[in-house]
Amino acid sequence: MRITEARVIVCSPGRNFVTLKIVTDEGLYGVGDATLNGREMAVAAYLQEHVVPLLIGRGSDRIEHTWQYLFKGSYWGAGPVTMSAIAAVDMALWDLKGKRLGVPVHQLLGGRSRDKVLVYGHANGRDNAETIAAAERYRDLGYRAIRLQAGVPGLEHAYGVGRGDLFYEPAETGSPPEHVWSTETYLDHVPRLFAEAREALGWDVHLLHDAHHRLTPTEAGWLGHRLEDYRLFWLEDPVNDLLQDGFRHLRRHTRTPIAVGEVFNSVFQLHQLVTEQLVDYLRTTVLRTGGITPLMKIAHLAEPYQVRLGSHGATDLSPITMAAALQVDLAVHNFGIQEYMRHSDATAEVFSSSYAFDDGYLVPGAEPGLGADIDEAAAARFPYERAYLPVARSVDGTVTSW
Ligand code: KDG
Ligand code: MG
Repeated sequence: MRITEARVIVCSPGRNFVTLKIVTDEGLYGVGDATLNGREMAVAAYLQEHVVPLLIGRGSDRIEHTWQYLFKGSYWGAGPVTMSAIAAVDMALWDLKGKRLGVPVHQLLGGRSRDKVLVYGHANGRDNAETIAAAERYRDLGYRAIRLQAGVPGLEHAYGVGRGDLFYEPAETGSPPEHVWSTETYLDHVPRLFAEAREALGWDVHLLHDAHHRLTPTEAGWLGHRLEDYRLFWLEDPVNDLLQDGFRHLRRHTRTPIAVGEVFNSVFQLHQLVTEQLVDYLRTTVLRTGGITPLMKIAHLAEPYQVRLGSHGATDLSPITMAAALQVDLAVHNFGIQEYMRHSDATAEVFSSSYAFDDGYLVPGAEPGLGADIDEAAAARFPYERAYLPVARSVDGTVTSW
């Protein structure tokens, strides 16, 4: 099959998404997600200007070769814009190959290692009581693993506390919102949240927490140690992802499992964390790291070190990424858990998907390819709106990690 057309579709059904649709001379098409939250148009332009011209006339079958051509051919290595663009191509080519052969993509990755994919949902609230009440609702829906994020007394905003009940969407149109952050106040508060949560929810549910890159290694070690009593499934992004030495320090100070990697763009940002067994779960996604092709290699690298996948699955990754992630989650042996935030009804008007939630697990449909699609006419009803992630400042005004 030859690629005859590649369309970049930017839409905003509740939030912005960038989608690539690759069409072939046999009439089949494949879809890929290229969304980079808050910087969407950079990837759209990268695809339109620099990648689409290279795709027209190429055979669609040589996925590895095309991946290397786009990655090595760009010379500049891995960055979020480049890798999100390459990921969209890679997803679309796997989608096409599956459709052409009449099988879901996990069959091409070695077949199922499991029948269903354990997911975690997001419970959040303005205070501990609201968060725990939200967690109870998730448990009633069948979730077996729940991330807890709560408002911190004295801080107007806290990471992970959303505007709605089952949805969390941090990006806002207009100028970036600014949030004030105090590490001391947060560190005092989080152990109390988990003490109260275990008291109310018991021990039959996995609990997770995201510190969102904000702590120093010493602060993170202290928090991880304090949380050991509440047996977390993981503590996510306790320190800045890009500082590998921080994890070595952290590992010496806590037995709480560590998850990292939603901002990683390549294996080079994580191989040391894996081979030194400094982390337990990799949050690296199909989308951010350049597609299914490199994520499979990362999974295989991690397997002998007993590091498992726990892919990022926030709502800024479209249902196409979620469908692609599920294909990998089903196939690799060292899968741990998949983040699952429900998309809004507006998003579901534009994107269809065949995966379904059942009793704490996501079960992918059996259709050929990835199992997700975009309705371009519906997408046209939701034009792009510039939006930004929040910016955080310490109490004295210093810009800090959000
Ligand atoms: O766009 C940023 C979000 O994807 C990120 O803040 C979500 O940390 C996140 C998570 O764990 O889902
Ligand atoms: Mg996170």
